[in-house]
Amino acid sequence: MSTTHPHNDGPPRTFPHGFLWGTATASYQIEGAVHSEGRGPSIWDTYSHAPGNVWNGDTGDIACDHFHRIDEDLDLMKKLGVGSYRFSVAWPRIQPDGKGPANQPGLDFYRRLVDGLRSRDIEPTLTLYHWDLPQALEDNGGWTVRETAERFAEYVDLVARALGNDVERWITLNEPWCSAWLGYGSGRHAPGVQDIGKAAAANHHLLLAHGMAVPILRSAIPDAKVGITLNLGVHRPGTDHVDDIAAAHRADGNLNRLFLDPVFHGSYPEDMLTHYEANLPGFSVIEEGDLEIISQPLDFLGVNYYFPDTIMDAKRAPEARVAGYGVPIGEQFPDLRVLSLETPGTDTTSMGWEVDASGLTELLVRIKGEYTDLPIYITENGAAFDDYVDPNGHVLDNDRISYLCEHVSAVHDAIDADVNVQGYFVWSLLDNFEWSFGYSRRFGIVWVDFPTGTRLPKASFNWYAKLVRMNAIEPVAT
Ligand code: IFM
Repeated sequence: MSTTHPHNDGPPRTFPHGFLWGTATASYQIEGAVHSEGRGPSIWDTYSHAPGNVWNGDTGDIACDHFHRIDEDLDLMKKLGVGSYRFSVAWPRIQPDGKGPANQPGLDFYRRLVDGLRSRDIEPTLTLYHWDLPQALEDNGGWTVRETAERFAEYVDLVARALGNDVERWITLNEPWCSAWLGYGSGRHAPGVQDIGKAAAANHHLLLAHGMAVPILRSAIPDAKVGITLNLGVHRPGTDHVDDIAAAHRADGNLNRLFLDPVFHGSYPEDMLTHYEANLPGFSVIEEGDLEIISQPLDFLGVNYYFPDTIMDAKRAPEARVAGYGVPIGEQFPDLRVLSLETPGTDTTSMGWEVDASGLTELLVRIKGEYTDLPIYITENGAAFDDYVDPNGHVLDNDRISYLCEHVSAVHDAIDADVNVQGYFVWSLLDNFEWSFGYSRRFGIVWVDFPTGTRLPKASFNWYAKLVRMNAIEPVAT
């Protein structure tokens, strides 16, 4: 991948005054200490310990050992100079079996984190659910049952009352698409269920959980800034064939519209309801009044963006090969008949994800046009590459610098187009447990030596620190 950048010849691009720079992590990916201080098991403990689910049999048992290295990590953030840190609370630390009173040592851990941030002038941005559902709730049906949404609301109340005004921003859910469709559809995430009807039911109950949490946060913390984080994308038809255009629309329906429509328009997209009608329980779990609960006013939208998708109708795969449109890279959900294509000649990250920052600008402009003018925070963006510590003891991750530079620049383009983007969080502060890829994919701007836990800031850390200090993108050296 090249280190050139479209703006590398021009002047620095300055961001609006007060633009929020941050970095992000999630509980199961970094904390470790899975048996400490009364934490109960989560679906990810169970899933990662079952043979064959995660690369190399990796688990989050130790991860980055952040639970014990919290001060060191806070100091790293201070050095980075960020205005905010986005972290998630592990539900099973607060309610080990998903219900009942709070486990005080669990709350104490997050109190320490929040105080540590505030004493370093870093605003806490807290995600209430980043995929570590208490196993006891999964045993009762998990997100496929309505009761889990009700349990979530109780858990949110406990956290809100404990941390209250000291948390600047509250994010109800991280990427509910992954929880629903990877967790219960493809089975590539915990709990590893493969049932499209259950995935659709989970989709609805996750959104319901979000909607139930909002008034609870507002009543516990009257000034709370509340939002939801969605993983959104752009789906470009691989050709102008009518079937490919329709396939791209279905992919968009599944990833984007199934979430944006109910949250901002108070309705599910008709084409998707029809598509999933045949799968039980599917969206038949919707009850009267649910969409009003789901669609209540928010204070911001969190957007996670990584890559765009080039889409073909799966039945045209052989043709795609012959015509050289691209290499089909898998069909996640056979019911959707959607195929992602790897466009020949495009740079990819070590996840196999295409690098194309224009998708981020396109997405942000679309959100403003079709959904909302609320403040948007890019709550995750970043890239995994095959980093290594060189003989001089440095990690020179120029590919990541280039990726970040292009994407931050794409955010600037969106601001120029009048989109209300107010902040950007790099994923991730630390190399960490990348779900079913285990520790084989490194997204951090800080290298973590997993056997010892030693941290080593990469070149991208210094690049990002400078960006934050200047509040401007400087040309990237070629
Ligand atoms: O590591 C994940 C994170 O947990 C959620 N968003 C995408 C990241 C990279 O895959």
